[in-house]
Amino acid sequence: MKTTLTNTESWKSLEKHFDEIEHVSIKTLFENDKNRGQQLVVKDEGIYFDFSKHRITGETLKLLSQLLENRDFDNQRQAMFSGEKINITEKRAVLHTALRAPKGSTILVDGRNVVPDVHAVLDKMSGFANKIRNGEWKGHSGKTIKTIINIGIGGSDLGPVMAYEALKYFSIRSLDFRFVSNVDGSDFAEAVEGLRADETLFIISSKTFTTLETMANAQTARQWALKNLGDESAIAKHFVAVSTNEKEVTRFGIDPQNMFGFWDWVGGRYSMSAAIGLSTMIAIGPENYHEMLAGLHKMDEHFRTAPVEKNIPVIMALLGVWYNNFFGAETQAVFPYDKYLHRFPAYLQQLTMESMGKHVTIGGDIVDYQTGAIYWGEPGTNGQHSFYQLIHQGTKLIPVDFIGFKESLNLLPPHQDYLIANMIAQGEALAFGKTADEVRAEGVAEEMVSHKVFVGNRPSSTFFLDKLSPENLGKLVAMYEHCVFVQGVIWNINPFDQMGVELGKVLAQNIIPELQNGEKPLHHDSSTNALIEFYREK
Ligand code: G6Q
Repeated sequence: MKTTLTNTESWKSLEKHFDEIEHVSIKTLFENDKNRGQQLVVKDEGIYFDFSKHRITGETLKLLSQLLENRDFDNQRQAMFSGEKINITEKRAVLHTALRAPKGSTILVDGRNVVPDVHAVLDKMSGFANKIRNGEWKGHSGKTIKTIINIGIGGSDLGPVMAYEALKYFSIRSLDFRFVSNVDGSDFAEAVEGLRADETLFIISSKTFTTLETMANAQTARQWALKNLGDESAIAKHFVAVSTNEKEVTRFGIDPQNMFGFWDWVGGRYSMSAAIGLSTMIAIGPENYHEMLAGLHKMDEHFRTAPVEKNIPVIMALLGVWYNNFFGAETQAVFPYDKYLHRFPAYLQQLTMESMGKHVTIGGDIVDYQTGAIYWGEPGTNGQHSFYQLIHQGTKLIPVDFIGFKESLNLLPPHQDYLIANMIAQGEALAFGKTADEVRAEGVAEEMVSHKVFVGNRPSSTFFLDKLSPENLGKLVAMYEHCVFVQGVIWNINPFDQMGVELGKVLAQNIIPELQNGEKPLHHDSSTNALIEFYREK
């Protein structure tokens, strides 16, 4: 039996429309409408979003919008913003938007206004961040802190790493920031290489404070600190926690005074604007951090209020569905033309793929359509000299998001002109390509012509902003967060749980004692048994 998405009238209309448009080229679309490049653009919130180089017409957008509206989009969006428990598998509200709601607003969860709680934590974070930044916070032996190490994984790592790297230009250079996530001991060992414990502060970031990797790294950090500082009482000066689990934080030995809380209505991968952003705030300072929050909030408001045809995250999501479900595209590339955004694609991988990697609907039925795309990317222009070849002349359709800024934070003419010329040129080449006649006109020998033809017709969006400020980073993050939400509505899946990461965790817990104690007999499949035995032979 078909699920209710693919047997809707909207879906069937899209299938029919796809048959009409599948072979229409972007070039033809531009020839038919001389103003296309100005018309299929949204300019809002300081973002110039050009979606003209897509294999769509006005009719495509109309049909995709109808599909969305028929999924009860308005009510579902309202339900998220107002704190309804839309994460039904975990029975939780989804309120990362409350984390950047201005002081004085009201958002109720179980009858309680959570906005004052959010601001109380932000104020506590600011006080602490300032003390670290101005040297007022002293370590156990009275020295000022020089290095901050965030220990966390997944949502408690990728956001902080990405934001620190993205906003490094604004960061305090007298402090060194490091991040430990992997349970591989080399990660910790390299992070503390050359450091003095009496000048190091660990932020243990874990929503649950039970995650194996983070707890193992936190315990190792504790031993390292104690070995070098020699005294249990030193822990209070060198360890703080970001968590929702005060009991476990206390049990670990961190003073709850030095704990920064958040709430179960913040999903891990949506938590970089919760206290999980403590390392970011220390790095860039409370003022810049609040600017980032303001950018997130501006995009929240844009998403909440802009009409569908002018709504950036909505259009992004609709385009994603169009390529994913009708053209059969498997991946979505994201290429920031800014070195500082080099961890942005990795951050987006978790945001999109952990959210959209679902094969059952909210009601538990197996879907009969494709859900989440594979997100990937690297900063330009390095990618151009590597994998772009496959996008230009390979056999796969890969929609691309280009992200660029008019101004560089580092004024070194002519670098920015070169960088942005490359970004714009890539979108042009992908869309319009180069025909055999154009290649011949360049005097290319006939046997080489087919090698030099660019078929074109490869879609891309371009996001242009003035510069990579904290506020603009906030807007970009919220833009992708809401794109994920919209796709979740269309596919009728829950973008806010992550059951898929659980099984491996449980199985690892079974295997740990088998590796350590040499238990026999093993009861796994023959491959797993053999791998365990091979490891034990060392
Ligand atoms: C994110 C996931 C996951 C989570 C990590 C860390 O949405 O839930 O990536 O963030 O497993 O969890 P803790 O913060 O609880 O350690």
